[in-house]
Amino acid sequence: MAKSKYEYVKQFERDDSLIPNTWLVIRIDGRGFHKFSERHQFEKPNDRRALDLMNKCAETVMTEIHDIILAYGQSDEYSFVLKKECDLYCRREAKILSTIVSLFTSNYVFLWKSYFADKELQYPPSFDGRIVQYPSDNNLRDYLSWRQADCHINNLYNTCFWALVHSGKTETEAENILRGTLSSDKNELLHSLFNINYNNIPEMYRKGSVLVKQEIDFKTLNQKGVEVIRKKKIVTILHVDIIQNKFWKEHPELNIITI
Ligand code: DGT
Ligand code: MG
Ligand code: MG
Ligand code: MG
Ligand code: MG
Repeated sequence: MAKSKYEYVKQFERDDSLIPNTWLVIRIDGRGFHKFSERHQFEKPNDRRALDLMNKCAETVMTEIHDIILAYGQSDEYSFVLKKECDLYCRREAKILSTIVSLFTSNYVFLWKSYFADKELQYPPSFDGRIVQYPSDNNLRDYLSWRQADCHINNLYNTCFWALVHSGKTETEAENILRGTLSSDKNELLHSLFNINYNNIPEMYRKGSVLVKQEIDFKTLNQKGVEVIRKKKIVTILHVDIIQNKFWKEHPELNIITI
């Protein structure tokens, strides 16, 4: 069939293929979630239902996009790791990024009611996203360690901050008390003033959420009606340390070096 005279416009499209053989990390982050969490009266510092909703959206994305081998989430963000040899959409950046961001966002809206039966969604939330390529396993591990360390630092600070505010301090007073304090000071403050042992705070808040795929056996009937065992991958959620070697040794299927 003859090409239409308009087809030349395709020449204006840019090639945005990501270079081969690199880990692809897609990080999405809630846009203006400071305001969003206020408008929806999220509990401070951690709203269990909001985090569960984020985790469910990530699980759906991970189930749908087979090349995602790992995801890590905390606060209003999620990072998805695609394997090095991934050839999804011929590694076209915009296709991969826009698909993941929109799938996550539509799920957030779609599933809202299942998590907040008593709260109307006040306005449509949105997420931004980026893709970063990491050439080495160590770069990838350092990326994930960075996000988990960020989770820990923020959560420790926010736990102290809101404990102080709930005990009657103003937000400015709480800020002043915490200015310049070390981790050990914050742990001590929680313990001495509020009898809180930071290590007893739920791991989901302290460590964030790690999603991996686990291969499981399941029984089914084959075409002849005979019971057979098949394998399928299901997404499992963990709240564990991913900075140390232990996690990576326990997950050889991720194929990431542990030295
Ligand atoms: P952005 O990402 O530049 O569009 O701006 P924000 O406002 O989303 O800022 P960001 O992503 O740095 O920080 C996340 C905000 O979301 C932060 O203000 C705290 C809020 N947030 C996230 N999870 C929770 C939660 O479980 N409870 C409460 N109260 N707030 C949360
Ligand atoms: Mg942001
Ligand atoms: Mg945000
Ligand atoms: Mg954020
Ligand atoms: Mg189309």
